[in-house]
Amino acid sequence: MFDCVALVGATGAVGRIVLDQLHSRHFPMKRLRLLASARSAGTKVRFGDQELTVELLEPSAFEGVDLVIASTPDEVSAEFAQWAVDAGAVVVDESGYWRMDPKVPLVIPEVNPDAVDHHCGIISSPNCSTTQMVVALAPIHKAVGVRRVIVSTYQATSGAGLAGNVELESSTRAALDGQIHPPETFQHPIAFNLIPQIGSEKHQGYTSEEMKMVYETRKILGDDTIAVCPTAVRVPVAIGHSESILVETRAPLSVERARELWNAAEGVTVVDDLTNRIYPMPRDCDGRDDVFVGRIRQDISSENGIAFWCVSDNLRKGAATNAVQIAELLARKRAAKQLSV
Ligand code: 11C
Repeated sequence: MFDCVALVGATGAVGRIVLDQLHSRHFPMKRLRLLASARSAGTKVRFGDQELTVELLEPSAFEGVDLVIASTPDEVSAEFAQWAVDAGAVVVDESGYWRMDPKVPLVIPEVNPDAVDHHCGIISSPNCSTTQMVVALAPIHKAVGVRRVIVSTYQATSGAGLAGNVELESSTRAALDGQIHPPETFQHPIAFNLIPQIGSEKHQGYTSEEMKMVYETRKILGDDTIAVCPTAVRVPVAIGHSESILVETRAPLSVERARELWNAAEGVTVVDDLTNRIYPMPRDCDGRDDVFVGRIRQDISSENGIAFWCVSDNLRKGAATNAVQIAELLARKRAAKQLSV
């Protein structure tokens, strides 16, 4: 049980879901406080039958807080996380800022739960497109070893926050009226379009979003030899990232065995019956916490390859759910420690 939990970024697209999950999953805490920038401070937010007022995010705000869950832009996290740690809190951070810091564990509870044992006050939750891919890859990696991954993403506009979905709507309305809505959040109009750029140019023609998939996958699976070739694409879908993945394994893996591994894996649901037109699609995964896998087939172009399609709600398992699951893991470890004293 935590005495006081602070949620930073409660009014954002992910923060709202964290709030909902803390309530619906009966998170073990005595008190919840909401913190945000001056723009949102003072806003009233419902939490179950309580009405909470968003307080200003400032160094003194963390006094008495023992756990922080944060969904903020990188630059905000870079500043406030240390304030929270200095006040004695543990921070579960969803931003990209701390993820590759060697002192910061990058955690997916179904995949590397023990990594939370070695933190210096900050625990990171991975990027949404990495999380769903790694949840699907982890049982395969454990069974036969992953050598190489070729992945193309089809990422929802909500990956860019509430502004992304506002732009999807205004861009679509404008396009239906024969107009072009000038893009602000995305690089180009998103309506009836695909944009093969998420993030900025980062490394040898790969974007920052793509390189997150490379580095974070290796860190979470604890294997720097895994080769990842990603292409990240923004699509006009509001919620739910989809990924076409080809995984090359170290030892042979049949489709049947892959299906067995995924059926047994925590957090994975297999939806795979092409004959009956059954496969995961974003609209069916919206609001669900699992990672959905389908279109499972042998790679017909090389040895030891499995191709599949993977969909997950980017705001849930890709962000809010994973962060809340990390917090639940910390709560269980804390309870076990208290019992053993
Ligand atoms: C997107 N994956 O869909 C990005 C958003 O590192 O947490 C998540 C950015 C991050 O635009």
